[in-house]
Amino acid sequence: MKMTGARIVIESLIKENVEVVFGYPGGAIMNVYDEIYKQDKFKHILTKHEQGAVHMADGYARATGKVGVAFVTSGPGITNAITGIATAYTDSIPMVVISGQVPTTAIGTDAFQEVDAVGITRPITKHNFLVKDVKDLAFIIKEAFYLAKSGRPGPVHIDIPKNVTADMTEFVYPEKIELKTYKPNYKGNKRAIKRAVEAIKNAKKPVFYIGGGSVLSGASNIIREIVKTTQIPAVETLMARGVLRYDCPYLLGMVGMHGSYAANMAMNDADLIISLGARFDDRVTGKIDEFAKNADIIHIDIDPSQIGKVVETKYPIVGDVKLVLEEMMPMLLDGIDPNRYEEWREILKRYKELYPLTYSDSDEVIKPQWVIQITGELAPEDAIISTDVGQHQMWAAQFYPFTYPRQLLTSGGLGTMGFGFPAALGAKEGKKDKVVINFTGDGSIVMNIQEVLTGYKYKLPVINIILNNNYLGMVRQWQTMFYEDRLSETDLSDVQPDFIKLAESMGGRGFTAKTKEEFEKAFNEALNSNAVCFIDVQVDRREDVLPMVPPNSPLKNMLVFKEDK
Ligand SMILES: Cc1ncc(C[n+]2csc(CCOP(=O)(O)OP(=O)(O)O)c2C)c(N)n1
Repeated sequence: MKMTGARIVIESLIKENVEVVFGYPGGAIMNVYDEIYKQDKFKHILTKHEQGAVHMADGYARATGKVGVAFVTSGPGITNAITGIATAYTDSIPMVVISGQVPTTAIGTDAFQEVDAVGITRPITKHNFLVKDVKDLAFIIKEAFYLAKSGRPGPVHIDIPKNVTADMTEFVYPEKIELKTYKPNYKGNKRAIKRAVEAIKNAKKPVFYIGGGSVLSGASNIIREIVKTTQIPAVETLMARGVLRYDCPYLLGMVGMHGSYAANMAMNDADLIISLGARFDDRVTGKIDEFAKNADIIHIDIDPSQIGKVVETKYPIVGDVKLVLEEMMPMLLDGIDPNRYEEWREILKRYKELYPLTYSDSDEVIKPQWVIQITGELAPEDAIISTDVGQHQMWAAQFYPFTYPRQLLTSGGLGTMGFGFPAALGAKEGKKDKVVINFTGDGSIVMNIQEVLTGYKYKLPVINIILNNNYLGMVRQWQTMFYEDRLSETDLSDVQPDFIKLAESMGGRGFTAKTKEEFEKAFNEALNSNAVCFIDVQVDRREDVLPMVPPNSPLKNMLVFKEDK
């Protein structure tokens, strides 16, 4: 059947089983919005800002494992979307962003609301397309979804000029896709896997280094099984929190700048690091020349360009973490002796006992870590947790009892303030039956606060717990530690919004908590309210996130106590 490009966009999305699109209209994408009006197969959520739309699509994708979809218009529409796209890109989140563009005849003329959208998104997308002919549109959409979710996932951007959405052609949606130059390697090389298994069996101090790729590949169950049977200690990156349960006896906690002492010392002292979809980020390795000096590296990753990028890899395995581990499992079981690592486990246990993750609680002032812990106790075990960026993010990663993968939604790679709240709304849309909680800071929350209106309109109740220290806390901490306490532009105490009024003005609810009792009461009330909630918790202003590896220091040079600095 012949149809317009705009109609083809809609029909293609229906073919991809898209359930929801987050977006914001404008001139160049109006033909598509006109078709949205005429259909009822998928839902459109109108956000208040394009950045909000893309973070919502991202949160939806992280929570559900499906592809997130966002629509924006040309010019300022797509530039507003950029931070969201880059956020998804650095964390390998599957997403398709469709933007309108000025007509093909106007491209390059500085037309109204024209920007070189594909030029801007090229470095922050897995792939992007400018559609010049309506005949290519269906194929490009098919390809975009395939690229977004296959191999190492990521955002794909399609820019569609206005005349292309008006032009007509026969609609044929391709059944299958064959791309000559793109063939992700899912199954690891058998010989490489065998060699890696031998290395594990011969190691004395091995450690599993679990990264976000483990979440994306759905490898949590097999990782849990392998860790249990081999009894090899494991550390998780920020992106991998929840792959192992928080109470798994072999889990040493989070690794990296604010990781636990035991986790970082495990990486420092290991003779074999088994990387499962992790990318050796500088926040994890610390000073690279000093990183894991005595360790050989097994690096399992679906993206060959990751391997050997940061550290020399003795055992590279290109493949999907889950499939590679499934292949490894029987070989590992054949003759592995968990007692072999007994001494190693004992050393790490002592580190854990010597320097546990801790803080000094108080009854005078609320400690942010306490808020995270008590929330973990009061919330259902399967609550979805999102965060913004700053100290609260690190405390959430350290102290929340994560029990399953995809439970924590956080901007790990880009560190995007303003991510948490819209991501929580997107997650709620995808997982209506779950309680969704966003830990945020008084700096971060105001960056996309307008989306309370979206939560109100579409009945997406999420609870924002604002750990309010009246500072841009994480920057304040660095200023205190590394700039002799010169607090340049980080004190927010002179102007703070009234979060109760703000929430109420947009259809939400607000609470203030200055004591522990007030917090517990507010949280329970928020749990039972059907609105977007802000709980403004006045916390200790000068609490620092510890332990901390100073930037560009070796992992073993951790500051564990406040006096260490
Ligand atoms: C969009 C953006 N701008 C700036 C930063 C730099 N930054 C990192 S943490 C931080 C402070 C965050 O303050 P707040 O949200 O109040 O959280 P807290 O650290 O106090 O918990 C800033 C400004 C960032 N990560 N993202």
